[in-house]
Amino acid sequence: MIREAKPPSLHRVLFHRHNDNPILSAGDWPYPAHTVFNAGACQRGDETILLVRVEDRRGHSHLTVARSNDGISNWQIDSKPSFPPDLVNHSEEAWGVEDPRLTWVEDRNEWIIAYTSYSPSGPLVSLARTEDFTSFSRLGPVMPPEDKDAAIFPRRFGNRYAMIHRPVSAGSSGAHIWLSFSPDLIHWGDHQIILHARRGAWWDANKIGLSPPPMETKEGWLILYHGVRHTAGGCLYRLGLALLDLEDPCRVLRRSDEWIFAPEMPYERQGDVNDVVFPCGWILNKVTGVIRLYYGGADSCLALATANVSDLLDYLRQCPAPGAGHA
Ligand code: BMA
Repeated sequence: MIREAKPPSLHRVLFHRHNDNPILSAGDWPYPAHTVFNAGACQRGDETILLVRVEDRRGHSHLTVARSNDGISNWQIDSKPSFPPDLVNHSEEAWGVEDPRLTWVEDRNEWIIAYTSYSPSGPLVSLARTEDFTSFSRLGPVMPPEDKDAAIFPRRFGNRYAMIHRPVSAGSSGAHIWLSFSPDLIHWGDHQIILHARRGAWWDANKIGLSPPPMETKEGWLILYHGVRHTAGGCLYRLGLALLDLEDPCRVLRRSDEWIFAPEMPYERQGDVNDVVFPCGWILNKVTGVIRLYYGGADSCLALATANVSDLLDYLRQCPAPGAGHA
């Protein structure tokens, strides 16, 4: 039986759910859709843009643009898939495209979309670009399977772009978060693990992945990541925080020991996949310091929560620098 939302507890609440959640569901869609969830997000002038993962009744996903002036309501949703899988030129998209993360890359003057192509050989990382969310062009697959949960940093380090991603290999002891570099967004190397999945009883044991793209703050790159806890009752997807050095993103400055957001509400606890909160996008208002986090609830709907960036940084300042004793 699914429990109702828990009463408030004594832990510090950093992200506050919007009262109108879920803000988007399949019933809002202008064409037949099974579920809508895991959207990338960005602000373009006065418009909030979501690039929403839409699953059809075959189980395949595509991406569709939804626009709103307040980022909460009155969504204008494209009348057909905005970014369907390209079955002619990109066989790696045969089983759909999923979980986009959007990054405005200043020196290219365009958004780079990192998304999961679901190929018959497994999920892999692909990149595409757009200037307006009306037309898109593909850069193509950049990591072989199995790999997902990728996002590009908004600026280069030295002369190289950087990308976070989460490869998994058969027989490996865990799925960790990696960082790779590229001169041109096509050829990637200098691969390294930056965050290890912990082990044993930890909430983020065995499998972790980046959630929305890294966010630049004065204290470092703010990272929100998901941890997947396997239980007898199924998987629990919860979120934790980390902070990376601004100039050297391989250096992890802080990492939360505890999760900071977890499935609690009925729309997060019950759906196609129970007990999942899965954000792919967040937007910082630089004037107010408020972050809007857009996340999938139980692989079925889209929800919104807000936090203050300074509260997240205060919290992280009290978190341990990663090292001995936390594996
Ligand atoms: C992950 C991704 C997400 C999904 C989550 C929970 O592996 O595939 O798209 O929301 O699992 O099912």
